[in-house]
Amino acid sequence: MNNWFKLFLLTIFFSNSTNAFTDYLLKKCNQAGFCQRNRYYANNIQSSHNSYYHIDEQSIHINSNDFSLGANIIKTIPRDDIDDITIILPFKLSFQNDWQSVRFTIDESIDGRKVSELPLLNHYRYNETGLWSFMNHTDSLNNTPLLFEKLENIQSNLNKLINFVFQTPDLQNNVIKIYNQINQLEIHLFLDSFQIHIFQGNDLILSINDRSLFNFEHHRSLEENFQNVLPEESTFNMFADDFEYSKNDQIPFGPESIALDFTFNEFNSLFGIPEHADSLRLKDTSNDEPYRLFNVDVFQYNLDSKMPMYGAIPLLLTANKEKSVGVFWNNPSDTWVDIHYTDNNKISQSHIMSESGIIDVFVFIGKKPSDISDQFTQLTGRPVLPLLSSIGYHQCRWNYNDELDVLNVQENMDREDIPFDFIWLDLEYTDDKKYFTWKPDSFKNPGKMLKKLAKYGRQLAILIDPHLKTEYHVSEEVEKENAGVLNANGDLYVGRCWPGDSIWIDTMGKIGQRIWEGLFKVFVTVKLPFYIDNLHIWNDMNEPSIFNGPETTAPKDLIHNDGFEERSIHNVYGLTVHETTYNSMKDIYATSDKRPFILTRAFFAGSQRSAATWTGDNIANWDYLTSSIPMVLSNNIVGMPFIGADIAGFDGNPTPELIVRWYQAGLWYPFFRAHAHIDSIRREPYLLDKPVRDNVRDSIRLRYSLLPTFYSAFHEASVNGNAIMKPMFFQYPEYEELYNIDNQFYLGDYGILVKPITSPETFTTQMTFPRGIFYDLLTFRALVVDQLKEIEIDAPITKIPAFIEGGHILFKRDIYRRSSKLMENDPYTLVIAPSLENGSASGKLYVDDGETFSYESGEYLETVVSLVGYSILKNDVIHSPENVDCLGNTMIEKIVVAVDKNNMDIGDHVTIKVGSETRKLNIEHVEGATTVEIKSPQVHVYEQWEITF
Ligand code: NBV
Repeated sequence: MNNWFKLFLLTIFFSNSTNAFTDYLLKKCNQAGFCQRNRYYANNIQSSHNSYYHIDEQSIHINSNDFSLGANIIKTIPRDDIDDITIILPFKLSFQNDWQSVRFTIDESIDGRKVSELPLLNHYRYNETGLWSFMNHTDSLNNTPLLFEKLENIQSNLNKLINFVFQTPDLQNNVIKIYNQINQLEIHLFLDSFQIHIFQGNDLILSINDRSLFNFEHHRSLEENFQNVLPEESTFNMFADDFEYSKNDQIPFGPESIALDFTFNEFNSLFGIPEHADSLRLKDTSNDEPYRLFNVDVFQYNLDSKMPMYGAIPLLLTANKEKSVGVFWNNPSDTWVDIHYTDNNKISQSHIMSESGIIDVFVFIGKKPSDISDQFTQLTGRPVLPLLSSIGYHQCRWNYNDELDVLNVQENMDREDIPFDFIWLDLEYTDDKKYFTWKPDSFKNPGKMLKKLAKYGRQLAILIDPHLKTEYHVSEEVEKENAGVLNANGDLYVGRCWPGDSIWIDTMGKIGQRIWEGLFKVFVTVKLPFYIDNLHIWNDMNEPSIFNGPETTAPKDLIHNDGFEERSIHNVYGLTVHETTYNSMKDIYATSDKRPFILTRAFFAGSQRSAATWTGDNIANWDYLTSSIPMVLSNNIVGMPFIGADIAGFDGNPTPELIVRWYQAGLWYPFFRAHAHIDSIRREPYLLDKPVRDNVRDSIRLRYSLLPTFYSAFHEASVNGNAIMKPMFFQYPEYEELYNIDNQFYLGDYGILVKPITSPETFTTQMTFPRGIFYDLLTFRALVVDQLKEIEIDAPITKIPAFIEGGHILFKRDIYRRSSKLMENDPYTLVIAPSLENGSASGKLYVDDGETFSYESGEYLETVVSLVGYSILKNDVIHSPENVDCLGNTMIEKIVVAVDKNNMDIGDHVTIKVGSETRKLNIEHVEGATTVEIKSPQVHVYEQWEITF
């Protein structure tokens, strides 16, 4: 065992006492060759004012097939002694097929990269990221027209084409101007210095390479290096890595990093690029480390930190009162991002540096922040519409020890009337950590256990990781089929992980995918005695986590499918694992058409299409609870909303007060799961002493009562990428004050405003409200807010500061059942929160069978209920299924209207009109109450009806 492997294990097993990540396992920027070099270059080039890149005028061409513009960028290395060295970097600029976003790519001509001593490696820079990150995989190839997905569309888009003009290059002024009149975009491409300016109307929105930080480390050999280095460059670690834990990296291609700067004009904040345990608004990194995107296992990660974490979504996002901009850096290699705010915070700048691959950038422009999530998920895919039960409560622990343990948890939860939908089996259910096996004595009859869970509509999720113990039938098959990741010599790579010596499935390639799918097929369909469809999969450790690997992960010179180095694909590997897992399970469940549920720890842009994620190994203390909120928000705005944090902290033992507050916060996470470390004391809700147990039960039940609203929010996300847990500035971009707030949030578009309590012994809180009227979620007491301000809110231990903003209507199911499935036959309660101005409100409901893909063929209900001026409440059905039976109970049992002095004059009865039938119903008024109720209106959510007050 080498020393640092020992150290890794020590970190994992004995870190309770230190409670922090062992920092020195990870590189700092000045220890990472390309990061140090690019920061160094950035400093020097800004003072030297030199420019080594220009566009070759002769090479400019417009491609009429896809209306893209192509040209060669020339990098010139001035030499005194010999001719200047010139490098050709093909550049291409195009529009997305919705005409909204601009894409450009910069590659290196392949001729420059052919090295005969590297027969195992692919000589292209990795340009297939889009195969994984894009929804439409065929868009990924660099030369594929992006303008039109399908040729048939061209005809219908001809009109748009006419509006689209590539002007004759204005070569005198060294600029090419491109107009896109569809959304008033104007792009100026400067030839002599290679800069891109993007205008909307007359406003310069984004300048690219404005600070001349564009750097493209072209290929050269060690011997030729001296003549290929610019005066402003450093040669630090170009051909060797002197970082303690990665000294073996051969860096076969030498330096190949890419970097570019982006200046956002009139934008004072930048967001996005998760995953980091930091504030939602990115911090200025001028005197600090840059944010790093590099998927790694960071047990007990540091807080307020720019250190890399388990997942990476390289989308930067910003907004102001009128506009929003997104920059998607479609590159999965190790990436660092510097952020700089300047000019009294009016301008935000970023400098993005990646270790290898090509520059592939999408610029999205919109009016409001959510336009960026929408455009980004149009490209990378919409978040999966999950199983309804997967948005219920998940009970997890490392570990539930055997079948009896699992069934006991179920029994005890039921005894205590605490609903749950998923129970989880961590690592230890396997036979000696061999995935695709069950521990023989403890799990003798998993099929029977699954059946017993299914009886109450419950699901089981089990852990299957991509590292496979050597010398058992699974790893042997992977080895035999050449489906494993290789080391730099081209042999099967063997590293250390939970099972000891392990190999890694290479799901980057077709063979690996086929083998992985086959393994699931045998495990689920052959090994279990009958058809089940309540088994789901958790892919952990898929960064990948490797105990004896550098920086807790894979050596960068490992080789994947098609000869691409780990270096170039690192951040997307985890996605290939969970996406293949998803495809396997989808195929297996084809018979019942059930939606699979996959949880992944590593993620990349596009992961939202097939998996949920969580914030990894946090600690049971208040700081991690606090930090979970900006972390969850950050993923929510970059198209991956299905995320949560381990409740009430993975590692350690939470105090009862922390448990209560964590459940009160966690019930709002889109992914609502309790989880605990193997060494922690058992803390399933039924084990808690009263009144803690009651408080926790109340929180879980509140989530269940709001499931119809949550599910509608998930549906919304699956259509437009909308955030489910939504930052304040997303809702109200017009208020500058809100851009810094990341401890309170909205639930999607549903008007629930929440500020969880995240510190001990705290029984009041300052909450920021925009102008309007806010009704307490439980008591309905109205709070009128005349202008944006902070208001002190009471928060005794039993209370979550949560309000419904006037103008919204919520759908609830109020009766306690053991699981979401068993709530299907319960009627709805409508909660109406009239607005301050004119007593109007509206709310959307989405319902389907919650289980299958039949919604794809129209089997769903979408409806909008609206209140107009305190007088008419009506249901407008947008879409209804052929057979409403799939919707469960559709009856509205109760309509609750929050009242304040403005609408106190609601009368004693209402008239209900359904079709030609008209009925009268009483309104119940209770003296001094904050609501009035209409009981049993006898109308369905799928009917067109109108109620007149
Ligand atoms: O499989 C064990 C754990 C799991 O419980 C946790 O949620 C993962 O993040 N896993 C990591 C492995 C090691 C944890 C120290």
